[in-house]
Amino acid sequence: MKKTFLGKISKKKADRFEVMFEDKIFKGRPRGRIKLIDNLYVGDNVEFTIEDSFANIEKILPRTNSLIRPNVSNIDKALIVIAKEPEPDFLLVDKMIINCYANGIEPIICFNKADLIVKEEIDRLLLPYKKFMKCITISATEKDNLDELKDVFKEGVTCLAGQSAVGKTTILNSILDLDLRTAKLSEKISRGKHTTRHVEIYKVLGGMVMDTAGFSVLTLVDKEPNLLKDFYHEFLEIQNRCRFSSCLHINEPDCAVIQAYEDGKIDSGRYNRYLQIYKEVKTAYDEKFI
Ligand SMILES: Nc1nc2c(ncn2[C@@H]2O[C@H](COP(=O)(O)OP(=O)(O)OP(=O)(O)O)[C@@H](O)[C@H]2O)c(=O)[nH]1
Ligand SMILES: [Mg+2]
Ligand SMILES: [Zn+2]
Repeated sequence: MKKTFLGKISKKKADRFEVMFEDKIFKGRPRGRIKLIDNLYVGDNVEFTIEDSFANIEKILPRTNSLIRPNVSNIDKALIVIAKEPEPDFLLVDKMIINCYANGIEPIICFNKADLIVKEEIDRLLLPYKKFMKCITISATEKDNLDELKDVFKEGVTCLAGQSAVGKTTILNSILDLDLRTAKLSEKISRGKHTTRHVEIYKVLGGMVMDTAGFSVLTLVDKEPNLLKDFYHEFLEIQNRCRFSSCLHINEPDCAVIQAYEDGKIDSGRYNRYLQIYKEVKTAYDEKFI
């Protein structure tokens, strides 16, 4: 009987992957019952044996949570990175926040490239989010305000998420003094591809951080449309005043959330995107269960 070790999938790229065990990294090969590399997510805790200095995966331990696009698992926090350029896509941000809350992940917004924009403008954009979640403003290239971010990275597993070119890899480079590949927005556009093309975990200040490839669309799969409202934390304290306890805050009479929106107490952007996301998710849901 071979000795079994408990490790973590730390990198996956095409048909290769790596397993992290204490301070060592083993190249892996899938084997036995877990043949398909598709089944492995970065972040998976695995039992493995060692053969010819390769790690053979024997078993994937149950995941506390997982996300698709990127395929990652066992996440504690997601750092949703936005920046002055590319222009923030708040529909994408709101969907990511829903995905986080639905999977027991703490979402945190990181506004990067603060050197390119006046502070008042950042404050205005983040105002609706600051009410219910942590928001951190930094400049990765100027190494400005990185301490608050370091505090986030110190504990647990944090996944970097956000559009291509917002500076996810640059953040890691700044904090870890690494030299990972980054590229200008214009280069990314002209070359038509993302710079980071795989997911990898880095040990940072006692915690772990996953760098991922940026993406520009997110479909919320298999979400129950009627549950979406529960992932809007700014609705929570208001919605017990709605006439119906099942109120979706769309067109019901005596809805406290709609009233708060009309009074300017709930951000109109957030509310209108809620309506849009609800519609999108409901259409997909209805098609599936017809
Ligand atoms: N002015 C300024 N530019 C920055 C800052 N952070 C990153 N950049 C630049 O933004 C560009 C994109 O950075 P990347 O780190 O490659 O972005 P990414 O999010 O990892 O992109 P993908 O890997 O394609 O998902 C690079 O040219 C960086 O130098 C910042 O704080 N200020
Ligand atoms: Mg990158
Ligand atoms: Zn309501």
